[in-house]
Amino acid sequence: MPSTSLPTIQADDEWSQLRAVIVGRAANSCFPSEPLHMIQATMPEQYHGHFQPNSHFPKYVLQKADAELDQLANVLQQDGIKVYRPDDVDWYAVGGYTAAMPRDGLITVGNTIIEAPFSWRSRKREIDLAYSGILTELASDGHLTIVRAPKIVGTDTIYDDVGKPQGGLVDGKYPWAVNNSRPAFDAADFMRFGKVLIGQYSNVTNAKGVEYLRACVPDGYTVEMLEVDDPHAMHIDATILPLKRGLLVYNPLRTSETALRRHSVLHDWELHPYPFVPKKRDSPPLFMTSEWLCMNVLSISETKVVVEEKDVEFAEWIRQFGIEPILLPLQHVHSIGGSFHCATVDLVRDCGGS
Ligand code: DAV
Repeated sequence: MPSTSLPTIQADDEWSQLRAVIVGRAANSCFPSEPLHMIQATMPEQYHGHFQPNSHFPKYVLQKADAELDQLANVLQQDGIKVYRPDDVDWYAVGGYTAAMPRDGLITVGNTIIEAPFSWRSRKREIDLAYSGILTELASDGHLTIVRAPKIVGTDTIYDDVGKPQGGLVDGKYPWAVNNSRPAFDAADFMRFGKVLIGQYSNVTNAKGVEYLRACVPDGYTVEMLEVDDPHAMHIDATILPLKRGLLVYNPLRTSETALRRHSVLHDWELHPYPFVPKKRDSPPLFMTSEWLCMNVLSISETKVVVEEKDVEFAEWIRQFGIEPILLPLQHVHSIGGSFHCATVDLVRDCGGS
């Protein structure tokens, strides 16, 4: 019976021993089609032309990406971690994007799984279509709360009047690509530090979205917003990386020790700027992200972290903190939007005494 074999859903941080996880699927992924101003705000310039309705990623990229995700799932399973996989979806048929980036759409906070109220129209049905099977199975755990995203009745207003002076300025310094007319966030704009979540405003996360998340987290949890200097901001998981309790790595081009120290949960942490600029790779193309994906790792525990096998510089650098990098291939998944952190959702971690 699933209810007896399942560990109870509970995850409060990014680093404690992982017990259960969702690993995404790449098959049939399509370039997301969004208004040009959103693509311009968030996607690398040389690939803007790909983000059209019904535009497929190259077949070889998707085939190899699925082989990489299957290998990741196998390695995690062999390590005793329970792995869930999304359903197959024909994203072309539904005008959607992918099931390879579950971190954007779901976040586990304590005993609650929260579905993101996506900004992107191409992602609104993503959780329903690809993850309903997993959520139904998990719901047999009587201790778990699942908060599904609110349904928009009528026309979505999130892109109305963006670009007009008052339109996009929702919070932070930049005229973001969405307005603040309804709650919107991507779950990957937040990281968990015990009872505190630290997030960022971005081109997909607005002020109402943050208020909505605050209302969804279980009692005793709070959401704080980090000052991030990045006009292209979309997802915080290549900007900060808590590797273990008390030790965080950050991207010094986007945030600073001063900004991080404002969060009392980090006041006694070691904060390390990543000292190298990651190298750009053209093949397979990074259609959707920056080269800072080297920081987008999945922690199995405070001493074991999954790192992309070509990111040797990063892998070697984290050894000084007593962390063993597990090197696995994921470059074709990078090509469609993210690395190990993006491609997974942790459901159960042994988070004692956060
Ligand atoms: O390019 O820094 C990486 C995370 C994508 N989900 C970037 C964003």
